Amino acid sequence: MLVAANAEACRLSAPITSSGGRFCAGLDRVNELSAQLNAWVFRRVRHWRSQGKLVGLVGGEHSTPQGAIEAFLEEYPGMGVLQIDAHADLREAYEGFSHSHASIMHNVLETRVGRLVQVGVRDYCDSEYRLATSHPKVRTFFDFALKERLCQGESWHSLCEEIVALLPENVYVSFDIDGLEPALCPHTGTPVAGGLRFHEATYLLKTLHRAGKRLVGFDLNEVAPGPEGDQWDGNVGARVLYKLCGLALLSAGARD
Ligand SMILES: [Mn+2]
Repeated sequence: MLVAANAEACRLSAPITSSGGRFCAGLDRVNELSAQLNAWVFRRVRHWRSQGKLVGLVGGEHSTPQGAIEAFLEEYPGMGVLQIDAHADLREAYEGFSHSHASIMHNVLETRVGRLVQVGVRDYCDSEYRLATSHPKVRTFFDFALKERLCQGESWHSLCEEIVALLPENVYVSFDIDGLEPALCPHTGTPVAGGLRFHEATYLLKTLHRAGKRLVGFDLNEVAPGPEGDQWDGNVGARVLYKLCGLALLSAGARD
């Protein structure tokens, strides 16, 4: 079902993306197929959660976790989302696509999410900036602002404490690999200069745990393989995934 839907959506969306969204025949169908995928992911996550399993979603692009976040919100109403990302992903729609990777957090804000905390954001449009700086549920730690404060002598430790203090007890982590420095994910679809170092990202996750917050679910997305023989993107992605799994286990009651 998914393979056929993907093929159809790719065929229909190619002329739309290549025209920058001006050519929009087939758009409604692509949006319908995207909604079907979200519903499928939602059902799968609910299924595994009902069996007591820890669930992490591995993308794929950043639109893929929409259904997973909605499933966790059913279980943990008011849950917070910690998004590590170079992009705000707050567009209402991108090139007409209502479920694109550029709109995922806009769509998450339409749910009953308790709080959205963004870290590392350094690429956004006017409307995204307005939403990020005015929406009562959103707090965005722009990459340039974090780096400026580090340059002025603040510690990453204190910044991480400030970030996690804004989150409720139950937290879902949406980890877009492009939140890291491009040197750590050179083949991801939309790399942006700047970003978190590996140990900064893992220290942030550790701080979440130390502050007594629970990582209830997570996704890792936008990890893209390099050319044949180049394993670097996958290598870094696997290490991030390992850390996320470890933190989810700790949150579920495993010992340090
Ligand atoms: Mn993203």
